[in-house]
Amino acid sequence: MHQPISNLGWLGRRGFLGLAGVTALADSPLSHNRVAAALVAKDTLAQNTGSSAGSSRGLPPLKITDVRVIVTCPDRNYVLVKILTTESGLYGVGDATLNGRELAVAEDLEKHLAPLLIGRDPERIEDTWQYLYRGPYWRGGPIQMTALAGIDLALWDIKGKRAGMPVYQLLGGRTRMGALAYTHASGRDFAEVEDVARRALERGFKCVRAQVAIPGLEGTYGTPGNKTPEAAAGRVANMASLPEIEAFEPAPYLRIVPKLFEYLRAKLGQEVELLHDCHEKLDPIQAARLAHDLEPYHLFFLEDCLRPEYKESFRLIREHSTTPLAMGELFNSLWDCVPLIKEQLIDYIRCDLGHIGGITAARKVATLAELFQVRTAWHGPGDIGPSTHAANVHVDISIPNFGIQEMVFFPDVTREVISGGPEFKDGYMNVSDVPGLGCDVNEEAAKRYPYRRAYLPTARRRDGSVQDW
Ligand code: CS2
Ligand code: MG
Repeated sequence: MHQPISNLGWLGRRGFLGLAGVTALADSPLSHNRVAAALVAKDTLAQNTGSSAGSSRGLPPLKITDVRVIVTCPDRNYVLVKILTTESGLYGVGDATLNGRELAVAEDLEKHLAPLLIGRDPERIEDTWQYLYRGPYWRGGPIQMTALAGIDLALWDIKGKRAGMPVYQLLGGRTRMGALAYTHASGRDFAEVEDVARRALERGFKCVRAQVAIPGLEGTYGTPGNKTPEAAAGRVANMASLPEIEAFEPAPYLRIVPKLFEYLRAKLGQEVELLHDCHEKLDPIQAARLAHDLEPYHLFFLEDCLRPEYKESFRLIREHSTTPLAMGELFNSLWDCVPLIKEQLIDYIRCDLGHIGGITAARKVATLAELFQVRTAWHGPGDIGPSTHAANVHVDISIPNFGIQEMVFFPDVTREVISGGPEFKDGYMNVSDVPGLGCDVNEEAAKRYPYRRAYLPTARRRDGSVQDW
């Protein structure tokens, strides 16, 4: 029965015409299969004839010839990706370190992703990103996004080296002379936190993240427990081959943290910027109370108050406080960031470039954030490698809405294996103008430090139930 076009229901007028068109197109040169086939042929042609970015500059076509996955443990475990090309001596180095799951990422890289890269044009970064993110159908998650980030960083490194430019120049050039940095001041008591903070200020830092142990509770995130601050600085030596169990109770934590910042403001004054990391430990109303109680101490930001699964609960914190909020190191994709940014429920987006898919993803997060006046504060701890720290700063100094950059100093043993990376001076981080990302890997040195299984601690409440660490 012929249906008048008007009431063709879900198909509707345009649908009908489209359907009519497609059926007519089916065997025409423009049919979907033919278009797809032509694209693949063109793609392979492009791959093989090198009609890539290089050829436009008279450079020979470029192809990926090898992907090396380097797992090493100088002071802690790192996973590095080295992508080699048809141009002798031209290779890219990326970091794909996911704390506590290093081997899973290395396996994904070696067994699943590397075969997809051989023969590809390394200069087609966005296409490779889409191919590796959407191509596998099963997408996202910390392991795949860390593997993708390692490849992405190595490809940006290659593009910068081939262009003879530092990556930030490819990202649009400088928007600032350096990236304001913060470091950690942790202690077993207020005086120890003050002491570590003073040493950081003497070193030129203008911003310090403060964490203190909770009396009566063995092991609190970011604090040395019964170790000295230096010994506790997150080295493998302290990461057990099975997770250590740390106790946590919100009540004493909610009492002590505001007192810590009252103490630090009295001792250090109003000028120094102070930050604190809740590390996803609190329930919504507890987070609202803490953010409210910290208002008098004008924190630069309060970080990761809630678990990443509870984005909508940030509304409750906003209702009760004007303390700036930062969130995001546990996000694994650009899309995880959308709700909090779009509703301006946070002031700083704190993704980890190494766990959301690298520079290609981070630029998009930064642009989305710019649209809603949210600034960046990329994750920058000691358990991601110098290449990711370098990528952080290349993005930081080339975007308009940079906020602040977490940083750590890497020990000499790590620098023996991974050289280069951002430098710290007078409160700011910067990258050099060498082409690419500015890091390199010493594969012989890496072999001297084989992987050692290590786990982050796990936290439990006094009643024995699991608690976010
Ligand atoms: C922390 C990290 O620096 C931070 O903000 O949240 O140190 C985090 O604990 C580690 O990266 C976990 O692997
Ligand atoms: Mg954190």
